Amino acid sequence: MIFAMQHLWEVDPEIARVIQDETERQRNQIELIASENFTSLAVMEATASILTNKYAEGYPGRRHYGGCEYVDVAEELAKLRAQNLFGAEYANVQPHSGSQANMAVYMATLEPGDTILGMSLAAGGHLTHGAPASFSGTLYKPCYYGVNRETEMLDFEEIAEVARARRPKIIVAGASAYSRNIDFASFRQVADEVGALLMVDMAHFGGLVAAGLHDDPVPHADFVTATTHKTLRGPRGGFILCRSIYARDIDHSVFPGIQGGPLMHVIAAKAVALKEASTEAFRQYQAQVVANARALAAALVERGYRIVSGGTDTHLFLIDLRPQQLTGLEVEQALDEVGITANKNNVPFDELPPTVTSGLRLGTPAVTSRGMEEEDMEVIAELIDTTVRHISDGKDLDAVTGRVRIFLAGFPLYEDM
Ligand code: DSN
Repeated sequence: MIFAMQHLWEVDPEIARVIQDETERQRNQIELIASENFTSLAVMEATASILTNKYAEGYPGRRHYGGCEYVDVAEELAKLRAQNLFGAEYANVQPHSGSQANMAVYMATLEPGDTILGMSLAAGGHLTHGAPASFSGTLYKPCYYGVNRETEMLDFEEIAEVARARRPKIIVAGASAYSRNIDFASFRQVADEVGALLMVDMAHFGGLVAAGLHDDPVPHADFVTATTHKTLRGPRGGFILCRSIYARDIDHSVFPGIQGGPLMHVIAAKAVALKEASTEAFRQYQAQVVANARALAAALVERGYRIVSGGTDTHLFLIDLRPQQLTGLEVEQALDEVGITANKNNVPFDELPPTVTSGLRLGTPAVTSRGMEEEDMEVIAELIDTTVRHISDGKDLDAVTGRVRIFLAGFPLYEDM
């Protein structure tokens, strides 16, 4: 038995209770939030380790503190594993998050007021790709591309048109709510035409790239940023890959530019996750993630739902709830009640605000980590559909909650805990 938390129960039972309750919540809910996953116990052991005590400002071999000989080994391993896994010339594994990774690239390459071109939040982009509410939209001059109204997919004619008109210093490719493979060679072409740098944010689909199941950004991009906790199934954090000519600038930008002491326990856990991600078992897991996303989307289509862009190539997709005359907020809340966790999400050209939305984003990384396969996606689609229909007919959702619990009993989570 590990993680018994005997000291925590003694010192702070309120927080021990929070952790126990959250453990039970994760066990008892069907987790369909596309950006979440269940790490291995090995990753958790590293994250919960004594390395949390160590200050190590600087980089391996050139720290501002003594006693860094062991944490240096952890950081070197994490860097090397990231470089090898993605075939990159250089990796910085210190960013505390994907947002910090993106900020570090901007700080290394842009001056305040420079123009950045990214996917609009409304079309599926991320806050840090120039959204007005984020530092990226206030420090820099943002401009955006979206998706084609007909296909709901990226449209390189539109992207090139905006790029020609706005001459961005950097183009950002990548998204948080886009279900299709992204063609990085075409992005490179646009960037070259207008003399822009290209940054790919693969926070969401990094695990698919590692497994060779998504177009590889590394040969095309000047910078690739990522998170370790989504499809990569590691600890919460970020990293940056770049060409070696940018290594010094990126290092300086992360520390001392935007961060202080690195989280050495998290960096050690990133190393563990990157080791796990280089195995055949991980490649098979990613293939199942994609197969499950396709199966879940198809099973929902059979039940009358409209999937944005007609399907998915990745770990996620969006349901357009307008035909059901329901909002993302209503469906998210009803699903929560029965033990299915997902998030409301704007669909392209949505008229509702992000707090309400016309869509729902569903992802399969977490349910696949629990061992679910295509036939289980049929069950989940049926549970979602019954819940949605009961919103409209006002029927009690208790029976669905019971079925969710029975279904999940077949997929135990963290049994050794
Ligand atoms: N908040 C993350 C997501 O859910 O996609 C992106 O950073």
